[in-house]
Amino acid sequence: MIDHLVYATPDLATTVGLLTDRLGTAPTPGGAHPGRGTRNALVGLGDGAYLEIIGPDLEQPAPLSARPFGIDTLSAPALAACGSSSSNSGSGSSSGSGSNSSSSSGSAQTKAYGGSSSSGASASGGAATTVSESEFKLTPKDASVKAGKVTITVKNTGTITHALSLEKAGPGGKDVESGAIQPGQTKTITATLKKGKIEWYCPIGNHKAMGMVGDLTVT
Ligand SMILES: [Cu+2]
Repeated sequence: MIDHLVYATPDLATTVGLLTDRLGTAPTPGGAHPGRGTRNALVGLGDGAYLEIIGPDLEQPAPLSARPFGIDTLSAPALAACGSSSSNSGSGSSSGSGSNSSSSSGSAQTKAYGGSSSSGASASGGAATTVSESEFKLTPKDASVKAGKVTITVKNTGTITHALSLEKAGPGGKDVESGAIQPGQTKTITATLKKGKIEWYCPIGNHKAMGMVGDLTVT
């Protein structure tokens, strides 16, 4: 299933402005692609699908090789490619669509990146799990670990910055946060978790609303 359309443009700012006018909502700034000379912005299309607008990043030096999607030779924006990053679908679609719109916005979440992620604590003896983040989903969406000290390895396999937060799982009921994770990077967060169900999600932009949320069950 197609979950990703690429709209390549020779002028990202102009195209983003144009789409903002047409859609009545501004695309979410994505990030720069260092070394490739490009930058992107994203428009959610619902159900985890999205449009990626990609164009030259004028703040980078010109890349050594040509920019992807023929951006260097475009004279006008063009639909460049379709991506389908999920091979095994089916898990998220049944439950996700209906319930995502719930408005659990009242919780006081701290958004300070890099706050409580611990560094040197060795993972000896504790439970561990791994989750991958990409646009706009967690893989796996749900997981379970044993209560106690838990180490979570978070991989950003996407093309924009993500992060992972465990809702209210930290001291004083604060979120435990990974801090920003760049594309291709992996970060580890540790937390001492009690039995129960914890929501884990990407705290950046509207990524959570676009599908980057799931349940971590602590047993
Ligand atoms: Cu994200």
